[in-house]
Amino acid sequence: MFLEKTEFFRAESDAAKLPKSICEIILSGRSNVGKSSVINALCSRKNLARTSKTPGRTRSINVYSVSMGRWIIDLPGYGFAKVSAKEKELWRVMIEECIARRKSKKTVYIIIDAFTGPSELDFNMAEWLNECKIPFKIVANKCDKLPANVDLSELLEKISMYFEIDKEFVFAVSARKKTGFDKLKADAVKFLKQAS
Ligand SMILES: Nc1nc2c(ncn2[C@@H]2O[C@H](COP(=O)(O)OP(=O)(O)O)[C@@H](O)[C@H]2O)c(=O)[nH]1
Ligand SMILES: [Mg+2]
Repeated sequence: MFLEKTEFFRAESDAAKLPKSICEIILSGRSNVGKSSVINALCSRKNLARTSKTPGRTRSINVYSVSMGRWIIDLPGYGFAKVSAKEKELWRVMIEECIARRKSKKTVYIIIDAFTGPSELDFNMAEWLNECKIPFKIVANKCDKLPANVDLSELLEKISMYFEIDKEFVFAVSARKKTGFDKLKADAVKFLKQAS
């Protein structure tokens, strides 16, 4: 029992107002890719994070506390078409404030759609994280949508090549079917349990 004890901590639209944490896993990805569903599956909880069929719902940073100062952060999704230039700019500032300016130890999970594959926006995010020297891993969600003949190992290999990261930093999961979470949970627990 560790991730299972995760509780909702707060929703914040201004990352500068967030208190200090010890370490945090930040989930980022396109709107509707299943970030909230991944949080629920990761913590073996049904309704910890609110999921939605309509993209673009989450407009705030949702913080979940696994234990004191050890957080999982659900960022608003990117790539939602019906968003004004002003909103996009607000999103960028929010993300920068949350990821680049806060000093806590952090790692980012970029959630991508295993079926449609990574998008340009996912690559942009990865590139920016590289520039900021913030480590990231890739979580390919919705694997249940893949045809049965897809070789998962090959898919992971391809994704690791696209993002130029080691294969061990790529995870294939289905938040819907709750598959592939053993490895991801182990990774999250290892990161969050590190000494401060
Ligand atoms: N097929 C499939 N659908 C999923 C999976 N994970 C999430 N979804 C669906 O994708 C939609 C968006 O999920 P949500 O977690 O709210 O995405 P978010 O906007 O990234 O937080 C919902 O309709 C979910 O039921 C998955 O692993 N497989
Ligand atoms: Mg969400």
